[in-house]
Amino acid sequence: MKSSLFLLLFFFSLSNSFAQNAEVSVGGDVGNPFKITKGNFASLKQITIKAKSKDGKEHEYSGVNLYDIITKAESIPGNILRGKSLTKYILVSATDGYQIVIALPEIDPDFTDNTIILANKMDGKDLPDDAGPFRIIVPLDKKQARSIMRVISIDVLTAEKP
Ligand SMILES: Nc1nc2c(c(=O)[nH]1)N[C@H]1C(S)=C(S)[C@@H](COP(=O)(O)O)O[C@H]1N2
Ligand SMILES: [Mo]
Repeated sequence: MKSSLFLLLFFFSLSNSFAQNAEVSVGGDVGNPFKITKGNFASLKQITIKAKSKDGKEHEYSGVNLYDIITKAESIPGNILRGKSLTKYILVSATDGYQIVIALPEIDPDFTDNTIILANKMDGKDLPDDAGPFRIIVPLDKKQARSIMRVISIDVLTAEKP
């Protein structure tokens, strides 16, 4: 009895520590690969946007502009999207193997006023465990399929003709 209680507590603290240590690797063809953790996420500029979930309800999502993340990773030489850089794209991957692609002009302020964020909060609260700790929000997509949950990596890659 005592040992099973101990085991229960052990697994509880283990799963809890996984949640605390959840991180997102930012990498690919970039000059400055880095890891986003719950700790250093807060030091990046936070913004709040409105977006609808699949059920049509509007929510407020807070987090960091994806453009700031790929800029910090030094993804675009001189931060001017042109020439060869226009073949770069962002591949986002999740714990369940789900993946989505975002093209760089979809987030570059020289090309668009749209904002895509890596969110950690919905309506002022941490995302629930089945969606967080980090989720991409693509507010202007009519379908929510690219609002990928449980993000583990963000890679900036270069598309090549086969
Ligand atoms: N990791 C992961 N994220 C995912 C999915 C998934 O299967 N795995 N499904 C997507 C799809 S198809 C939809 S419609 C939305 C649903 O999320 P919502 O109910 O919060 O709008 O999540 C998206 N994010
Ligand atoms: Mo969906």
